[in-house]
Amino acid sequence: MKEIVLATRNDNKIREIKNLLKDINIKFLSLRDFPSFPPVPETATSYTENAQLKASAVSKFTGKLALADDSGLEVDFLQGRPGVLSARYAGEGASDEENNRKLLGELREVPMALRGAAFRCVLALVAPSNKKETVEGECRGVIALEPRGEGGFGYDPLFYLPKFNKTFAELSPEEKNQVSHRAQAAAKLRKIITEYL
Ligand code: ITT
Repeated sequence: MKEIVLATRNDNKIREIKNLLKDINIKFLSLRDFPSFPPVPETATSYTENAQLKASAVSKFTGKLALADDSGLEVDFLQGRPGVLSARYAGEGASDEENNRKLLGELREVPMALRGAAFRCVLALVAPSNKKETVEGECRGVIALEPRGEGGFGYDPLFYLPKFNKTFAELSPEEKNQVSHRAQAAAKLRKIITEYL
C-alpha cells in the first residue's frame, strides 16, 4: 500500500486529516513515526510557503510523499491577525488557553456584529521528486464572547458558527469535519492524491 507521511506532530491535525481522507486506500504515517526528524522553523510569512517548507523537509528526510498543514485564524477586527502566527499568538510555546485568552482580551467590548473571522488551512503535498501541490480551504464564523465546548483544539471553543448555534468545540468530530477549513482543503486534495496513486 502507498504511504503518505503527515508532516506534523499536532495529534489533533493528524486525527482530523486521517478521518477526512480515510476512504482513500493509503497508509498514513506521521512525524510520530519519525521521532528523530528535527523541528522545521516556520520562517515564511504565508501559509503556502510554511506548508511547503514542512512537507518538502519531511519528504526529503523520509523519501516518501509528505503532506503538511499550515493553518490559522484570521479575525476581521484585527485586520487578519493572528493569521500565520496563530500557534504563537500569545508568545512562543503559548498554550491554547493562553492564545484564546489573548484573543478575548483584544476583542473586549467589540460587539458580535464586528467579530467575524475565518479559519484558513493550506495543505501541501510534496513528492520525493520535489513536485508540489497546494490546496486551500476557508471556513467563516464569529469569535464568541466566551469559550464554549470541550471538543476540538486550538481556537475551537471561541469559533462560533451561527448556522449551528455552536462553536467548533461543541460540534462532534464528524460535524466539524463536514464544514471546517481543513475539510474544504482535504476535499480538493482528495482528487490530487487519487491521481498520484
Ligand atoms: P504543525 O506545524 O506541526 O503542523 P502547529 O500546531 O504548529 O502544528 P500551525 O503552525 O499550522 O500548526 O499553527 C496553526 C494554529 O492555528 C494551531 O496551533 C491552532 O491554534 C490554530 N488552528 C488551526 N486549525 C485549527 C482548528 O481546526 N481548530 C482550532 N484551531 C486551529
